[in-house]
Amino acid sequence: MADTNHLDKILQPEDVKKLGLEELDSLATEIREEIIEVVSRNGGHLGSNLGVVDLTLALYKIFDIRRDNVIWDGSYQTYAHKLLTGRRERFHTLRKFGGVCGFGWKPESEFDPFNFGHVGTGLATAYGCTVANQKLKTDRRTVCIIGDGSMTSGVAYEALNNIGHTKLPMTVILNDNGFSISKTVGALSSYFQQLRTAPFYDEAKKEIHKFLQNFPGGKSVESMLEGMRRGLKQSLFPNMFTALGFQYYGPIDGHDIAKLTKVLENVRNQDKPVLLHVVTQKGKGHPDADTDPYGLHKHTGPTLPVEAKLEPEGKERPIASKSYTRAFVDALTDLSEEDPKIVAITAAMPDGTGLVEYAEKFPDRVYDVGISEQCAVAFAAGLAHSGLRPVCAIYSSFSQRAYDIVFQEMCLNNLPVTLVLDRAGIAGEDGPTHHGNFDISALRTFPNMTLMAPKDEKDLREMLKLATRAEGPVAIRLPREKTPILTDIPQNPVVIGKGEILREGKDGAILGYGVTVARALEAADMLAKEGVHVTVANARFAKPLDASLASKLTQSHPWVLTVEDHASQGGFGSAVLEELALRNEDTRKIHIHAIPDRFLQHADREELVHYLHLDGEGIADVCRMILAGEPAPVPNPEQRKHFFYEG
Ligand SMILES: Cc1ncc(C[n+]2csc(CCOP(=O)(O)OP(=O)(O)O)c2C)c(N)n1
Repeated sequence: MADTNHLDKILQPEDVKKLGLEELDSLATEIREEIIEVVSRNGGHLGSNLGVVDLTLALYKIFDIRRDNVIWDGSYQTYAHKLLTGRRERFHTLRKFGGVCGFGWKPESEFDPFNFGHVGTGLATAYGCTVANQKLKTDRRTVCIIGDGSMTSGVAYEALNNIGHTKLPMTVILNDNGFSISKTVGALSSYFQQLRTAPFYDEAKKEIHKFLQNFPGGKSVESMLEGMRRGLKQSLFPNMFTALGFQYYGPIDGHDIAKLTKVLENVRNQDKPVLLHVVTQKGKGHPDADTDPYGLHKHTGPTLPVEAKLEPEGKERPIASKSYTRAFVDALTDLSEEDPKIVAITAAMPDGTGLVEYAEKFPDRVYDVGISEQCAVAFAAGLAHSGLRPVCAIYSSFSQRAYDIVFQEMCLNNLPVTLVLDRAGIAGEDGPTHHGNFDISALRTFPNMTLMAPKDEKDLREMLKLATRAEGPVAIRLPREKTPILTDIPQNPVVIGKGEILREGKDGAILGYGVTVARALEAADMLAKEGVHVTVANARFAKPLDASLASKLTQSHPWVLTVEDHASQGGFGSAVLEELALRNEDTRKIHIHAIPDRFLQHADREELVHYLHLDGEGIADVCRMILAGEPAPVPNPEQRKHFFYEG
């Protein structure tokens, strides 16, 4: 433990300025201890946050955090910032329902300028702030901190291109730890490695001094060089950044607060774009930092047995088995044994999408393209065009970045690319930027697209097989959940565009899509105990929708409840309504049960599912309200503010 308590005295960010360099070093230790303590309980981005503590302190020592635009592209690494900006008392609630958000979050603090969670866009946004500051003639400075992994995003280069061209004053800090979540990939990463491993400036200076001493006139050359560097750690050699119009300084030790503050002080008043190449260690201060930076990226918190989470006491729940992600990788592995043309693609998420395991078996059949979702999908289209069967595993919310590529390369060209959308639906503690609530509405607008969602592992296996043999584009959505083991239901094979009826009742019908089907079955069990018998159907496809099944349910039941783990606007229920309206069916019988048209806050997935009445109990409640002719249940106003971001 640190034997000081500087952190207690930081009541506002300006208090950092009052501390001397030694005190800042102690404060850094205290902040690290606090982060490790809270993250080990609540989970979170551990390694990245530990890596930027010293940089954060140096920044806040030099910049006016209240006035200047200090923009963290990777806002998941702002825990130190949160501790310094009035959120220390609540920091223990990190990532908990109603607690401190794990990302930059505007409603939480005046010091969080943006709601960011998808990386790579910070530079362009900061550029916008710089241009506005110039137009509005303010003296605000703009700094944007971006990681080397995030620098693999195309949008970051679009921004550099513009910033370098306009020559406006702005500081870009490249926070280079050599890691994205896993090791940063690609040619750029090797390039950063070369820049990074150049000796730190002070050592270089000593070498040059030694060298020039032996030459006549060496002294004046040395002082000329010194003048050129204007007392800063400017690179002696041109590089990619200088070619783009930036003044490049680096590499700089990102844990040396004294050096960092000195450089930042000089840079703050520069009148041109500056790129500061800061080298940090992921997980700095943690005992595993040297051995396992990859494992430190994200800590999951104390591990609860998943069964305990899925089967709360007293409730009958399907027995949990493996996660959908695991089931996907198992199925992909089996299919790949049979079909050598299958290859897998990830955009810097090999672990989250399960492709790490796949790569162990098929190292030559996995492509990690970095944090470049657009590239991932366009690349997949090229592979498909040239005869391979690409499966692009991507988080639902990150796939939004590839929207236009899905439209053009995949759908307009009708290429057999399979998108496997992991974390589709409520993502949990990562919150609003990571919930995958919009993929059905986004993707079902495109001709040629087939959209599927499995109710269990069996569906998933069959769907993936159909997808990898399909003639055109397919997207399969997977929830962040365990696959249920469903007993006593028919085992109908998956057929494109066909749903299935799993149990029959006359009092109403529930038409589920994907993960909600098991929950609808639970609701039906609960209602049956009360003498209410409902039909449960598994839609399997949002596109092409099984309109005959939807018609049949509507004609033979007093009401039909569609249930989906997706936003209500334009989702699965909307698709059912549209189809039935086109068939002149009685659409008044349709009730859509989905995530309301709001941004959803962060909390444990099960907690959110419960509060949104999307668990078995909640679905049964909605059915009871329909039967009683009452409006569907809504969260109370106090809960509402914790559930929804109202802007
Ligand atoms: C568009 C997008 N794709 C993927 C992610 C998932 N993601 C979060 S952090 C991260 C790695 C970022 O690496 P880097 O910028 O080097 O920062 P570090 O955490 O290493 O400091 C990734 C891939 C994301 N947040 N946004």
